[in-house]
Order: sequence, then C-alpha cells, then structure tokens
Amino acid sequence: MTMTKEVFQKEFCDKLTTTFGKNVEEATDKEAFQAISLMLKDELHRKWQRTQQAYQDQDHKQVYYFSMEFLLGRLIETNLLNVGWLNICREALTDFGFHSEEVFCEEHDAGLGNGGLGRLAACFLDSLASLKLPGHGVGIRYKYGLFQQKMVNGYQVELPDYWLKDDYMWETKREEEAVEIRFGGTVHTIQRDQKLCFEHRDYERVLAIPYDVPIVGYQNDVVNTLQLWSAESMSNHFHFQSPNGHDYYHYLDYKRSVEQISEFLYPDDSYYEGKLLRLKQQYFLVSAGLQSILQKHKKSNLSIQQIPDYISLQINDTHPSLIVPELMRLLLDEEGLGWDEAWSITTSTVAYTNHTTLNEALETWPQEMFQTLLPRIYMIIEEINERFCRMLWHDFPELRDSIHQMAIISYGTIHMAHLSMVGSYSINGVAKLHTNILKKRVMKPFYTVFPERFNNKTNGITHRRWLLNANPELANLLSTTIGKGWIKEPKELIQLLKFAHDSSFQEAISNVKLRNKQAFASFIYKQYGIVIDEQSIFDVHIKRLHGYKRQLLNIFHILHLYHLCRENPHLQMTPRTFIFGAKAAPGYHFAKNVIKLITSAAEKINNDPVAKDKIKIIFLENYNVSLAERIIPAADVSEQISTASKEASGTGNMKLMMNGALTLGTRDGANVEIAEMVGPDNLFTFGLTSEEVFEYQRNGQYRARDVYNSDQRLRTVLDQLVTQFFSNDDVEFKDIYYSLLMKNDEFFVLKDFDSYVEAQQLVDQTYRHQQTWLKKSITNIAHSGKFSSDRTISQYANEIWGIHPVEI
Ligand code: 26W
Repeated sequence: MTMTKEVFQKEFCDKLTTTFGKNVEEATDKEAFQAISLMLKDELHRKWQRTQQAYQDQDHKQVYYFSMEFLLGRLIETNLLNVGWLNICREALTDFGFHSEEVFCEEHDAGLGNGGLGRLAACFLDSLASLKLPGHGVGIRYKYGLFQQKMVNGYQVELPDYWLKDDYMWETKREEEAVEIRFGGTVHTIQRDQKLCFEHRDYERVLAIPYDVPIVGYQNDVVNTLQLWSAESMSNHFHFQSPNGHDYYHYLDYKRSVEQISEFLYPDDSYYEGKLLRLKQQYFLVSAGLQSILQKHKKSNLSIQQIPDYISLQINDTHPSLIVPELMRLLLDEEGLGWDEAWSITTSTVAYTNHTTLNEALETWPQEMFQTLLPRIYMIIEEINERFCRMLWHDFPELRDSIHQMAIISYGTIHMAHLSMVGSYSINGVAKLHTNILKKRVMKPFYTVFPERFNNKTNGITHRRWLLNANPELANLLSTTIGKGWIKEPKELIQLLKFAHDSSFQEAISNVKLRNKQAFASFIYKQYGIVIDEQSIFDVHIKRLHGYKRQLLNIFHILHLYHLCRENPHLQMTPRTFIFGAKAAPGYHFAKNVIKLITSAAEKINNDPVAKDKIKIIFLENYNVSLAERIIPAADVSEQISTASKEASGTGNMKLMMNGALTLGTRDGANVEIAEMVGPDNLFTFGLTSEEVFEYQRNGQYRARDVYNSDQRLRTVLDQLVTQFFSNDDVEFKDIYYSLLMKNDEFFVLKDFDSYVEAQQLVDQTYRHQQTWLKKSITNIAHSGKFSSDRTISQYANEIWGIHPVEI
C-alpha cells in the first residue's frame, strides 16, 4: 500500500493506542517518536528480509566493513526520507499539533565514534544501501558512546553517554546468532592423524551477541545490516559446586570483566594508548564478526576456497587488523587447511584503509601482553612475520637493511600497520595527497614490495544527510533550479555553474543562507542566551580538538583582531562570529588547555564594548553529529587549517562546501582536491606546503622563537598567555606558551600566522562584495558532487571489492 497522510495518521494513532494506551492529544513527543519508529520498523523489516533473501538467492559477493567506530547520529529522518515518508510524516505531525523537529530530537544521537573515521563509516553504509550494493557494517555495541561534553567555567568536563537508556528503537537482538570468543589460556601442540594440531586450553569464554541495525537505501527497497556485537558472560562457563560460595564470587568477577569488553568507546582520536581492554575489544569484534560471516558462507553450501569470490573484508584503519591472523586461525585450526592455501585465501579477502600518518596514532602492542591475551593469534602472527621477513631477505636484497623497520614483530613490539599491509590485497589512503605521502614516505618500503596493492580512494560524505536532510531550503532551491536529478546523481550539481553569475539566483542563495543563519542564531540564543549578529560572517571551526588541526592558530588570529579593535575603535572590519565545536580526548592536556583558551577569550571579548559589534566567539558545548547538522547550513567560512601533511583527508571540509561555505584552508588532505575542483579563486589558501613542512622537519631549520621575536603581533598575543590578561590565574596558558617557544612549535602555528592573517583579510574584503562572494559560494556547491560518498563507494565497489548492485 502506498503511504498517504491519511493512512499515516491512522497507523500513527493505532500505534499510540496499542503501545501506550494514549490518543494523539495525550501523547508526548517521546511517545510520538517511538510510535513513528515502530511504524517504520514494520516497513523496514519487510524490506530487510527481502533484501537478505535476494542476496542469498542471487549468489552475490558481499562486503563487510569492519570498524571500531560507527558515528551514526540520529536515524529517524534518514529512515523516513529513504522509505519516502518524510514529508507525509511532517505534515501529519503538524496536523496533530506536534513540532516534527522536536519529535525527531527525541532520538538519542548514536555517538559510537570519535570523529572522521567513525562518521565516514556511517556515510559509507548510507551510500552502500543507496547504491543497492550488498555491503554491511560490523562493529561493537558500546553501552556508552563518546562522552558528553559539559562546559564548567570554560573547562571541558566529561560525562558518560548512556545512549541506550530508552531502548534503541532501530536494533534487533539476535540471540540465536551468538558466537563464543576465547581469551587467554595456553596452546598445546599435538599430533593428530599425522598432522600437527594446535589445541587451545584453559581459556576464558565470552559470549558475543549481535544486535542488528537496518541500513536503509534511498527509495530503492534495499535494507542492509549494521551488526553491532555485545559481550555477555556465559553462566555455563562455571560449575557451581563449591559449598562456600567461592564459585559464585568467581562468577561475579568473571561476569563483570566480560561485560567490560563492550562497555565503552575509547575517547582517543589520533592518539594511541596500548590499553589491554582495547586489545580485547579489537579481538572481540574481529572474532565475532568473522565467525558469523564464515558460518553464513558455509550454510549457503559454498566451499572455503570460494571465500575470496564471495566475501571482501574491509578494515577501517588498523583497529580491526587482527582479522588477518583470526581468519588464518579459523582456516588452519577449524577448517584444517594448510598454511599456503589459508594465506592465499586471507590475502585475497582482506583490504586495508589507512586514515592517518601521525606517528603517535600508529597502533603497536607489547608482545608480552599480546601473547598472554591471545596466545594462538600470537603464534600465527609470529609465523606470518617470519615468512614475510624471509621473503624480503630472498626477493628484495636492496631492502635488507630495512627489514627490521618493516618487520611485524620487532624488539618486543607488534606493529599493526605492518600486519595490515602484509595481510591484505589492497591498501588505500583517503585523499590523493595522503596516498602519495604513504607511497613516497611513511610506507615507502612496503610500496616497493607491494606496489600493486596501493591505491587512493578520496573520501566522501552522504549528500542525502548533509544537504537534503540538513539543509532542506537549499535542497529545494537547487531542485527548482536544476531539477531533482542531483539527488540520485550528485555530479549533476555541476549544472549550477550556469547560475553562478545569475543575480536572482545569487539572491535566492543568499536568502537561504540568511534564514539558516537566523535559525542557528535563535538556537544559540535559546541555548546560551547569547545574541549573535545574523549579518556577521559565520566563521566555523568544527572538528576534534588536536594540535595538528590548529584551533590555536584560529584563536591567535582572533586575539590579534581584538587587539586591533582596542588600538583603533574605528577599525573597518566585517563583523564576525567565530564558532568552535570540539571535544578533546580526556587525557590530552594540551587540547584541554586550548579549549580553555578559546572560552577565556570568548568571555573577555564578548563582554568588551570595544569589540561588541565586531567580534563574537561561540564555543558550542558537546559538538556531535546532530549539532553539526545545525551549524553547517549556516556557515559562511569553513576553517580547514591543519598543518600541511597532517590531515589525511578531512570530511567536514566537504560538508561545508556542499552547503555553500568557502574554505579557508591549507594545502592539506582533500582541501587540495577541493581547490583543484573549484579553482584557486573560489577558496582561500594559505600556509606552508606539505613538502615545506617535511623539509623543515628534515633540516631542523625552523626556529619558532625567531618568528616570535620578529613579529610584534605574535609577541603581543603570546605574552598575553602568560600575563594576567584573561584572569587572575597566571599559570593557565603557560603550557601552550612553552609548547610554542621551548618545544619549537611542532605544528608550525607561528610560522603560518602571517599568511593566515593575510588570507583572513582577503576573506573580510571579499565578503563585502556580496555578489563576488555568492558566485564563489555557488561554484563550491556546484563542484561538491564529486565529494558525495556515492562516488567514493562506487570506486571501492569497482576497484577493490568487485561487488555489483542487486535488484530486489
Ligand atoms: C588508536 C587511536 C586512534 C583512534 C582513531 C588512532 C587513529 C584514529 C583515527 C584513524 C583518526 C581519524 O579519525 N582519522 C581521520 O579519518 C578521516 C576519515 O578518513 C579523515 O578524513 C581525517 O583526515 C582523519 O584524521
């Protein structure tokens, strides 16, 4: 039956009655949300079953995207849009006196990820389903997602994110598909039928239970699966026999330690810490996911040798890289294959994506800890390592001096990136520049050995969430101007170029932006009681807080502007609202200091009459996916100012350009490709190039102190950090000061300052010519189609996975 408003309203009322015993007048927003999700669930589950049946019947290769993070945000709007009910639902709710936005906000934002890597995984799932591709996610059902950030006196305080408190409406528990995971114990070598076998004894047993979340394609009947695994204890692991209660207390200890495994998401982004529990999580994910995939494979009467023809396993960074030895273990110990055959299957099935070249983010594990937790897996890695090093010695004499740098295990440390490269058939970076840096520098010797494995897949974002849903007014304007084709084929946005100079279209674009800015301003007023000027430039810096992302450079420029205002109260400048949103890893001292610096500057500047009509600083509390959906449509300027070479790609840059913001950026990550598309006149580029950064790192000739000494503006700003400029507490920003002057400014903040100030002046001047600005803005939207994750996923499907669309 096709859905109409009348049918929707009737079913909605029925659901309210049968679930809550209420009618529409009595129902709360939360109950309304739950009723809608239940209606959707009925619809989705039918399509879900049909999709899975079609995948089985039609004998398709499927891909599984293994990731420790899926940063989904809310799903209600996506699901409504994708089944074609969104407008009907909005109208129906309005008729009944609900505000649809408030009803949708009842869904808890699912924050099972830190930042870029986790959000990318969520965008990829959306594109897989929307392109009718048989691809699924495999992750962990953390009881607590990324912490909630609360600001107290300008400091970040972390609170637990208990997102499951009201039941997660989209998940289905599949107890019957549980599998067992084994930790610890000892491995014994035994002879069985002339064959050497490995027997794992005295291990701890953990039950892994999958919770399936439907991933709905855009109006195409496809529903794929995100399988999230939860750890539970096995009561039959114990024999309750002791009369003094010892067994029972042992059981309680065991239960607590098991449930810890899927308890919370580690809040570290691009900074690695070798925590035992994280290693447990990684093996738990990989072993549970793989066992369940292999079971399904065997059920469809396919042979083990056919695995590479029917399955691709993509690993999202090295976090799931234990998939290599775990697949080997299953093939050797459970299926009885020989090493060579098992290795050939494994290395034709696993593919690896790298998301960072930062040294401090590369995963390694201490051999001893690893061996105790995963004795059999360790043995397999040892064997992989030995064979790999032997191969290098024989086949690559020119690399003999590098073998110790390429080994998987060296000096008591296991290198997960090495394991990932040796064990997979594809190794990809996430933007052109990043892939070249991998090939030419970070992974150079591996590129010599496996040149055919390396490839680039520039990231993308789902335009359905980030344009169609987040910015409905702009989406409507685009559709009335160039037709609706862009929704299915985002590259069609290029037709907008014809209208870049059209003054009535410019005006329409400008009106949409203004209304989005007004909506955001009223949100800010409600939330923080701060009034912001809708006519000011909304200058947006939203991403995790990290040294290399250089929020510090931004705030230094603001402090400099403030100084100019104080010197000259009649300063000519376009009013600006600087908007920050960022969480810092709880243990990252420097990042937390930068947050405090931003909030202290906000406190001082926002309350100074001299700067009143010129500068406002907003630090948004608890930046997450849902908040991003509010800010991005209202942004004028997109801050993408990482130290060149450090940001693998960036994806916020793409979301912002797609919504008409102009990039102010370094030549880093995907900024390079954005610049290539829109041309140098349609964004603001500044700063050192990656090659210059590498050269300084090599020759050691950068002297931060010289820059400080020779630039009066920087001296003023930096000295304020250690005097009583912000408050009475003069120690607060000493660490930032020292990191720049004593530790020689690792991220070249001072070095790029002059060039950044100049670029910011150009932003100011350009904004004064609204027609010029709007032309640039339209040009950005027109070229943003390339950065849809539909393009990215098509490339993965064709060039890495070999999977094809399925007709349901
Ligand atoms: C083990 C600690 C840890 C945790 C997360 C190390 C590294 C990570 C991720 C790889 C960090 C991350 O999210 N990287 C980002 O990935 C995005 C998607 O490809 C890119 O757009 C960003 O540039 C990159 O920083």
